[in-house]
Amino acid sequence: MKNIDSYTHLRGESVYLDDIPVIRGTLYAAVFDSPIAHGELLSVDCSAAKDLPGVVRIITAADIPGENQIGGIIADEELLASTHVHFCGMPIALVLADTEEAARHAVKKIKADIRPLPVITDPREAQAKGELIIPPRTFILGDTTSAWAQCTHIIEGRADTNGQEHLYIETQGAYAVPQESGVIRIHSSTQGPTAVQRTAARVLNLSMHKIEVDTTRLGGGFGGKEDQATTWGVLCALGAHLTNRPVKYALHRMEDMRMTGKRHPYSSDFRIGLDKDLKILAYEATFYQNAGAAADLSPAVMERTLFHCTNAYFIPNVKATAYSCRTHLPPNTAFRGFGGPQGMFVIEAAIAKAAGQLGIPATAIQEKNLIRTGDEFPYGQIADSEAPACWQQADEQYHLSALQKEADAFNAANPLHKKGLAVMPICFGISFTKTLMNQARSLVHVYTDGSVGISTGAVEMGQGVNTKMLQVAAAVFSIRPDRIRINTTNTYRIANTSPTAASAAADLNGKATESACRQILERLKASAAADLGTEPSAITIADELVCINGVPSSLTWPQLVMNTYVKRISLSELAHYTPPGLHYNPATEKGHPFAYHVYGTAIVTVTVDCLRGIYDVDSVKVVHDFGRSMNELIDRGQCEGGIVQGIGWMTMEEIVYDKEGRLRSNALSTYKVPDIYSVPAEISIRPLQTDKDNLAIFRSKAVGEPPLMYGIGAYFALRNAVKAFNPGAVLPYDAPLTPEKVLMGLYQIH
Ligand code: MTE
Ligand code: LUZ
Ligand code: MOS
Repeated sequence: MKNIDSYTHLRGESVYLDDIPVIRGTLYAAVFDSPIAHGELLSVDCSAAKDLPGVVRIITAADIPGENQIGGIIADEELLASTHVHFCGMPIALVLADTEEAARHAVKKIKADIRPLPVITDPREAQAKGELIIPPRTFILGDTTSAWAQCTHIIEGRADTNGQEHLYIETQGAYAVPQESGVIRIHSSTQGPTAVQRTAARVLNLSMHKIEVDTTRLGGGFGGKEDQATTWGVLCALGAHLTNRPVKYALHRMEDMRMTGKRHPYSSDFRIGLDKDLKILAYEATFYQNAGAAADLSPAVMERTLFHCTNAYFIPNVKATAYSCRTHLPPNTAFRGFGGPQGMFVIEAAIAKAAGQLGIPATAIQEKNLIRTGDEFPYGQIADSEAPACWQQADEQYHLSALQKEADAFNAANPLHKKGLAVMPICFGISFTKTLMNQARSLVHVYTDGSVGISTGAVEMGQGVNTKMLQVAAAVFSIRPDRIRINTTNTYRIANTSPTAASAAADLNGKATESACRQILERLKASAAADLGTEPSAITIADELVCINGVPSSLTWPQLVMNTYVKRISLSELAHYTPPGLHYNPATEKGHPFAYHVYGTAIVTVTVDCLRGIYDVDSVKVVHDFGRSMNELIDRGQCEGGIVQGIGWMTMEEIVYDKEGRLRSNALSTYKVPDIYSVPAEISIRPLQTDKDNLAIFRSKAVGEPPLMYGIGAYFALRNAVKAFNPGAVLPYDAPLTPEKVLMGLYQIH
């Protein structure tokens, strides 16, 4: 089934935040943000701004009626700076004006007197100075200390990954509209409507029931709107509350890039030990996460780095420690993979470095150490592993050794172009690592004409979750898809939602929807049985017809619905779902945090132009563990998009902050993202066919984040190509591997 949004998307009729018809009297907001990364805020001078034509009001921290606090996990982040600024781009004042132009013009006339304080941008420096967001955490399996003695080869090194700008096409924004009795409705481009609601209530000193948050869809989120949409939703609500007028703010691209956090850069140390048969016996890693100036989601991101520090491998002795380091950058946040990719890059770097020193291909180590069913992850969960199956199928279906031979032959024949190949296995845990967040609700109404309306906590952001919800209801009721409508995500219909994140939205909300539909279906069947003089167990519905023991009767779906209504039987249900079996003990760092894992293997081939340092990703050939995909079109799209986004992170997207903490890569002219020309000429995706029972909706495994990590393969393929040209090159494990770095590597002399 096609994505249900494709029709309105193609016609330009889909409604995003900026498409909501504006109400008369609406004020436009703009933020005055800190030009300095760290300092004492001595005064803010709004005198030249406040009397400008069109300017209605300028709001600062002193105007906040409730708490000046937006921190979700830790209360360490002010909405508007009061006494100190902690990053360039930190909001200081909110201007409200009759037009967007007037608001942005006024922002330029505001002056802040800030006494500069020392700026830290490097996570290792922050850690050395004790600037930590939370105490460090360590995951331990076995005993690395005694294992080193049994290792034939021990290799150490350092690996760094940079951040990544989300670059959702729709920038951050919100539109807050006052209602009667002090209620405020916030239209928010957020992945987490409840986070916006909760924080708005806190800042305005209102009960949560006075804040309605409504989200139609996002023009992309990618994690950037899991926590950081809250700022804009709450700022607009604050403006609406103080002026009793609607307030709208849709950020310009450069405002968004400057003021919001990104994927966390990490700097890491590793030590890996192998026996003579290339079994990895021991692995130690230390991760320095660049959290930015406040906690945001960093503790949870750091945790996922630890969960994924051994990727798709079984290593019997592991010790991994992570530090969440406070720097003076905008607070970094969720981004597709949520710390997992950063952890996986380090183990892949360790394996690549070991292979390099031993003079063998990395694949020899990778394949030998894939996690198998029954093996234990460092956090105590036992694997039900598809890692060897995915690798094997990729090897067989794509002829791995032939591909390698082809690349070698090409390299022998071409002095100025070199091919590189790398294999990237992945393993990603599905569930919020915070166990309590794994819950969802779905509200299903069947109307008397047989049409169906569904509300869940899931937010549509292009990933197709609404289409999947619709498929669930259509399958359970066995009715036409066009009878079903998925409503906006709204905190008045569905309360206390977890954000749409962790790739878990389709599973959690889908299972809740399935449950609600089944409960209504049971009542409909009982009603039909009574009308047709049979047992409810004999009744099924197939293609809109009521059947008795599989034989269609003349009773249609709309008639059945109306008959049941007439009997005063409820045609609505609110169902709750939480996956069974999840638990985790942070004291021992052991438990069963994930409902299941998603596996896969990608073979990535690149060609480097050795005169220029530029390159193409020729092909990404994947065997991906879909379980049993409920929507191959959507899931394939998720794989393709994730792969390209991962390649961007690993090879071209370069975030640059200067030593003063100012973002230099602050526009699309200075920050390179993949375009259509950087999409690999071939992306092949073959499913691993499994029919195993699992906790995925209709056994269709979560697909949102895992494919991004195939992109890591592009980094290692590029390294191999550079080495084919310049075998002596000693390249740091430092992503992204941009054309500049490739060129330096090609001509590095030792
Ligand atoms: N796909 C599109 N088109 N747009 C997005 O913003 N976000 C990704 C992924 N795929 C995203 C996307 C991220 S970070 C997550 S966690 C999942 O979608 C969330 O949706 P799901 O839980 O329904 O998979
Ligand atoms: N968000 C979150 C996430 O709060 N917890 C998670 O475990 C998670 N994982 C992936 C993406 N977002
Ligand atoms: Mo995705 S990083 O869980 O929003």
